[in-house]
Amino acid sequence: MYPSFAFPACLRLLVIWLVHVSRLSCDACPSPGGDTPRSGEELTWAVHLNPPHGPETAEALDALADELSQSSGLENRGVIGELKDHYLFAYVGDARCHGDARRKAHTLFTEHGHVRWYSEQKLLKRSKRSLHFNDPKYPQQWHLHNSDSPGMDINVTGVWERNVTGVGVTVVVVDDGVQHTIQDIQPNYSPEGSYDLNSNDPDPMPHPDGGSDNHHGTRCAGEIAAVSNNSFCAVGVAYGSRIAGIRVLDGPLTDSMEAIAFNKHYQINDIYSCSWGPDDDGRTVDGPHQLGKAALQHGVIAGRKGFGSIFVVASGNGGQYNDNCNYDGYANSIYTVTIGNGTLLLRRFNIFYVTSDWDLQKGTGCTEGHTGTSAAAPIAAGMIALMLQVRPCLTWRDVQHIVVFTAIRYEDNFAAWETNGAGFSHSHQHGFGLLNAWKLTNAAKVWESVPYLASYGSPAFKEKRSIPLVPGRLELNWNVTSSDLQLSGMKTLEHVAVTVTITHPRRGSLEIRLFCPSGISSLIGARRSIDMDPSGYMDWTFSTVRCWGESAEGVYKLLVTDSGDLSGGVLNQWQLTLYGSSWTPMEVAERRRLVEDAQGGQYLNSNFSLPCPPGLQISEQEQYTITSNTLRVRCVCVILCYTVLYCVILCVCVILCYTVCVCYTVCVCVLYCVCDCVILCVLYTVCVLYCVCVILCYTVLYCVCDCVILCVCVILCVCVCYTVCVTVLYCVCYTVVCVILCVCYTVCVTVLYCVCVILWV
Ligand SMILES: *[C@@H]1O[C@H](CO)[C@@H](O)[C@H](O)[C@H]1NC(C)=O
Ligand SMILES: *[C@@H]1O[C@H](CO)[C@@H](O)[C@H](O)[C@H]1NC(C)=O
Ligand SMILES: *[C@@H]1O[C@H](CO)[C@@H](O)[C@H](O)[C@H]1NC(C)=O
Ligand SMILES: *[C@@H]1O[C@H](CO)[C@@H](O)[C@H](O)[C@H]1NC(C)=O
Ligand SMILES: *[C@@H]1O[C@H](CO)[C@@H](O)[C@H](O)[C@H]1NC(C)=O
Ligand SMILES: *[C@@H]1O[C@H](CO)[C@@H](O)[C@H](O)[C@H]1NC(C)=O
Ligand SMILES: [Ca+2]
Ligand SMILES: [Ca+2]
Repeated sequence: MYPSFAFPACLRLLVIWLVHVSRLSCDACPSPGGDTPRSGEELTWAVHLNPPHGPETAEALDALADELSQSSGLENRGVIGELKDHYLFAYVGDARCHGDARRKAHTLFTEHGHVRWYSEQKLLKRSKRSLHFNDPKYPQQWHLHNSDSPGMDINVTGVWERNVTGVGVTVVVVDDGVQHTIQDIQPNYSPEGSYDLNSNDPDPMPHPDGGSDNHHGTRCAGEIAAVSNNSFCAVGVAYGSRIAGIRVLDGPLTDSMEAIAFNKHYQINDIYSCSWGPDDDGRTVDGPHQLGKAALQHGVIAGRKGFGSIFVVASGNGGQYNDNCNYDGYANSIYTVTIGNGTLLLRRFNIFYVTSDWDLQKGTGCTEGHTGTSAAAPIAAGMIALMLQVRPCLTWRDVQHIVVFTAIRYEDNFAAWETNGAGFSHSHQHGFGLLNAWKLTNAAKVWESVPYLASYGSPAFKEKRSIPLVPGRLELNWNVTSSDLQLSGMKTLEHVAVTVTITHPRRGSLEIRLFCPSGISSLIGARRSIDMDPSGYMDWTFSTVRCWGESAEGVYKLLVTDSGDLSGGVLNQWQLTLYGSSWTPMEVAERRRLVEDAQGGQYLNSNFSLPCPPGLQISEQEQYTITSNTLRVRCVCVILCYTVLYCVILCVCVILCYTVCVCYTVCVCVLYCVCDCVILCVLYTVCVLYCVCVILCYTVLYCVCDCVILCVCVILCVCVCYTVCVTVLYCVCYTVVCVILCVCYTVCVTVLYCVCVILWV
């Protein structure tokens, strides 16, 4: 059997209210019908006094006013401004009896000899009207104004009336995206503070997705900063603030993506609203890993000009599994403000919040079905935005302190409240209690920064002590002495943390308690019946805020019990870490008084303001962390770079090569040409020479030949000629000879004949 309420001890606050209607009866003084004033209104009269005989001195008037006050039973509120003979009288009593009081006062003032004139003061209709919003769902936003059960809302309307609406403050919703185009968000949307880590672009617009509907971030954004009086949907808690979105939950989430989200635009974004965390299924023990932790720490040191980013996280909805926000490292971190909704209450009253919604898939831009602690964290973020408008230089620790100092203890059947040594009430169920915007802003107005964060770490005790089964228990002590604290100057506590390494075959059966020196105990590790994990706790840090404001000096006790049936648990190591400041317990008490005194609203009403240091100029540095996305981007970058480089190199190479080639070619060409030329020349010359020679030779030869031929020809010719000549000559000669011979013959013959004939004859 486990105790029914094994709940966390972290800085958890409630933002929930009962909606139960309890009408007051009015039997003492029956109301004179019709004119029943609403609670909160006060009956006051301005009275012009006619001083008694003698000098008209202030003393005489005061005495007269006091006398009137006594005889009428009304409270004398003193002179009205500079009107020295006008006094304000108020009826302080049951609102149900106003009718009666009004009649009595009327009779008294009319009959009194020294009252020259009187008038009942009406509430300024002007300021009343200013809060009549025309947003259709505003009447259903019970968490903003709850006239049925006053005290169960965040009491924000009075803050708005004083023009505190979050102006100048930016809240960022770290979630699955923010649809910034819908009417109720668009005018307040801050693109400068936004980013999309899932797609790595500056626009956190949610992606419509059949399986998991990505409307969560948009709804949270609406709760914080939905535009007021625009005739659409609802009104945000800090409707004057700017709202940004970081889309990170729509896809695989890595440690480094978380780290980037926690520091994204941290000089623009003041408050990070994270309505998510590890599975609160009653068995998970997880939290921010190395980078996430470092980012939270870096955020509170360097964010918001060095005043520190405010991280608001939901404590998870795991209450029904006996879960404990100490198993959630976000809720457990000293850098966060953790908001819970109080499982039991919400389950009983089935409360839904009205807020903006996306309209990407069937949505209308407005919903009435937003529930859970994820609905509570953004409301708290909105309230912190109101505080930061009032006093922009509050540090992250100032915000935590103010929350602790002003949370209202809330009684129900389930909460076991304990008051610690500094007078703060805390319950494991409801943390410090309900947040109240009025109290927060009034306290913020007069809040001067707490001293520096001081811390003390004990040595790491290597115990190796076995954890006995119940009724046995393992008890470990450490005495923190004043000399231990001297170095840091710590006097009072804020967070107290214990880091343990425990091996156990079934860690859900362990219960771990821490006792502060004052004796108050914190259940830092509750039994979780369904946590069967056999690996125990490896360097897990549990923390508590139950010792807030107490003196840091004294003996701390760690108590481990094992109520399971598997023995064998061993506590290997433990270490105590204290966080606090140099405030003395007296100074804490003094500050509590100051905050209490400011609750009348007198500082919020006036122009009063404490000086604020300007803060540091810190530039937003880009973080060199790797996520699957950045990896992807980086890959693309690398590929691109390589491509470009490659191209460039290629180009250069090509150009070089080309140049070289050209040069080479040119050279070669030139050389070749030259060579060619030379060769050509030589060749030519040779050729020419050769030719010439040849020609010459030939010519000569030819000539010679020719000559020879000629000669031969000539000779031949001559021969022929000769022959011809000879022939001709011969012929001629022959002919001539012949002729001559013939003739001679003939002549001789003839002569002979003739001679013969003559002789004969
Ligand atoms: C809201 O708008 C109406 C006009 O539509 C105006 O009369 C009213 O004063 C406005 N309320 C506030 C709070 O500004
Ligand atoms: C709520 O706010 C009003 C001012 O609007 C203030 O007078 C009242 O005291 C506040 N109530 C609580 C419980 O803080
Ligand atoms: C609030 O602001 C409005 C407009 O700026 C101004 O008229 C009004 O007087 C302010 N009210 C207070 C209480 O400061
Ligand atoms: C918060 O409210 C939701 C919705 O009613 C409920 O289911 C859940 O158990 C609650 N969680 C816590 C831790 O209060
Ligand atoms: C703790 O240490 C202080 C200083 O040494 C000593 O005075 C005190 O008695 C110790 N307390 C216990 C319980 O040992
Ligand atoms: C507030 O400041 C304004 C201008 O700075 C001034 O006019 C006004 O009188 C001041 N009001 C009060 C109550 O001091
Ligand atoms: Ca995008
Ligand atoms: Ca609206």
